[in-house]
Amino acid sequence: MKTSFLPLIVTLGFSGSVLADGKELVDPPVFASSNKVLDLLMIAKPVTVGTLPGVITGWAYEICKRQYANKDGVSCQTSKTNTNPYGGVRLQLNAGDTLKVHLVNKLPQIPESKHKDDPTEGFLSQNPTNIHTHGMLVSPRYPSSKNPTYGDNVFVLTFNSNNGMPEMSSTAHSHGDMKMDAIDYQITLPRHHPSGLYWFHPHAHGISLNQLSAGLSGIITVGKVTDYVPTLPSNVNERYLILKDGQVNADGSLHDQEDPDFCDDLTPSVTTGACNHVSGGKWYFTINGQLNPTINVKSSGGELWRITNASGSVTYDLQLNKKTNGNATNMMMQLVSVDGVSATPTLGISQSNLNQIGGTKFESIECPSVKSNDAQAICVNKLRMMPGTRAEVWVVNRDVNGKIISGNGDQATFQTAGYSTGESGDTWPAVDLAQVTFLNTKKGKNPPVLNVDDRKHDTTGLNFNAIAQDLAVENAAVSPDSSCKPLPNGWKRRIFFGIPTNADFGLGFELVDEKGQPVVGSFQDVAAFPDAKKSICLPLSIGNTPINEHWELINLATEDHNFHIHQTKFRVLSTSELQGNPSVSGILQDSVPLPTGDNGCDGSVNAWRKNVCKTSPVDVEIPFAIAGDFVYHCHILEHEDGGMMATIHIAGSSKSVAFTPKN
Ligand SMILES: [Cu+2]
Repeated sequence: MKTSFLPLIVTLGFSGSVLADGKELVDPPVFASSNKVLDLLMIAKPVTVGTLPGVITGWAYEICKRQYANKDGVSCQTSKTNTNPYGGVRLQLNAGDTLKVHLVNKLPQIPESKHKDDPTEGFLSQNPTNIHTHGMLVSPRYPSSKNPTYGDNVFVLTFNSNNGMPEMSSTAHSHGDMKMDAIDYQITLPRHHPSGLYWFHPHAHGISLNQLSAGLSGIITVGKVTDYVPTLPSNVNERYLILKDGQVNADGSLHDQEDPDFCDDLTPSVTTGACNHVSGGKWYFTINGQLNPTINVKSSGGELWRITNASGSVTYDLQLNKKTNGNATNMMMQLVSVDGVSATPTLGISQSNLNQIGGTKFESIECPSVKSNDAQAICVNKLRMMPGTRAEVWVVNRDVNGKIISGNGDQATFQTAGYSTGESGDTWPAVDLAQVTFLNTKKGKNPPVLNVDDRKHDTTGLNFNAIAQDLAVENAAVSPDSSCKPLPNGWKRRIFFGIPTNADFGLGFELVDEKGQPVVGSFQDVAAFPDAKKSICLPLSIGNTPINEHWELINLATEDHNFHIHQTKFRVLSTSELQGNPSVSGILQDSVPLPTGDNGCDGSVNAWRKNVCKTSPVDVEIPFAIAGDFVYHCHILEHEDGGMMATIHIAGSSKSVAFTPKN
């Protein structure tokens, strides 16, 4: 959303050394589970961003395995912690593992928190935090008498006691539980959890943007890439890229409300990963915390890039721009997965259907060659990544036709082309992110496209029944609730993304019957979070088995939004399927762009009802297999913090329970 420039800053000290930029990109350090457990101490704290010029203090996680914690329990042995915390880490887990985290809050106060004056939000200045495992199919459970830890629960917050005690009568309670100094999490992955790429970040509503922009995030991988690319040649190297950006004021402090108009100097484009603010400030776009690194593709089969957009509000339009004889072209890349799980649409699907079920995250182009018995591969030369999304692409030296050619020092620039989110939205700049050199590619030795086996991961193969059964104990702990009703056959929920009268961002609701008519009495106008009356409540099916719902997502604003829901994955329904034709599947997502409405839209449901506001609805089918309390929201964090979030409660089923928990 366009706003006037507000100098809201994180006031922090400065210290530490400076590393030069332009170095070879380094993968984030890995913390891997062993014996089915990964037990971590994670301390959210101010850190020096040693990879950027100048002396900049961000916030990041100091992380070590719990066995390497110092005696105080709230710091790591120096030799066992991550050395570039701003760059992020990778947590490597397998299906069935348990992620244990002792999260410690050592963050400073933020007296000028943007939302501190919002109703019930005064406590945000104390900078409470928590963590969310984005995209993962895990329980959001609360502690029980047997287990005092939390699951992937975004309603608990931990406060740093050095920032003063929050009033215990405080309205912070309206968000959930309040803890002093630390939270213990135990997040168990179901045995049927899909392999893929996920991430973790704080989810403290009202200051999510502050905490992510300052650097608090990291990635999670489950299983191996060969779980869904079984024939991945051994000469294809895997590389991890965490995209972050940071706006640094002239005095070295971080600007904590990412401002798309921060830089004055954007022409012709930001060629070095940073641009300048007139006052002397800088806006850095980094990969793994590194500014404009070099990427040498040394392996003969190219590389599989596993990319996460960990920026707060930035949309990237990624491309690999190659200059040959003075002509610049965008190289073809094969898209292997979106949002963590593999992408293999039904064979023979039309290009327009494919782009629709991809949620307009990409516009596919023809792949160089696909064998008829393969599932359809997806090739792209641009990739639109809104905040919070992940994508995996096979990058190998190719000519303008997509044919693999031998590496001879060919060079390309990994860049975002810049992206505008609409009339009242933001214009994110074009930036060069990294310089790529191809070496040693073996032409003729590599298949033209990788064979992605989606059977374990698509909507028919990803077994939500098995996931519900794996989580039977957690699901059984959530009581039935006779006031939570499943949707009658043919009904759908309609969610409005709009502008409330008293806030910048909000959500509205109604039920729509099988004839397409709004259900009388079901309408709730657009309102900002928190508002308990706005929660959606539904039960799991009999025996705590999964239940599918159809949601129609309508963007009433003149800027894009980015729908995200926790604890599940959904598929986008194509126009063809909505007209009654057979379904096409193969792409599961946890977030989807909601394109802007036209100029007649003013954010109100009223304008839409009067038909002066024309919108582009996105229809999704969402399977719910996990009981508990969680949220859905816009993942442009300016919008989430501003109120575009709502709670959902999945109750236990009211009929007899088929699964008998063993303990
Ligand atoms: Cu939004």
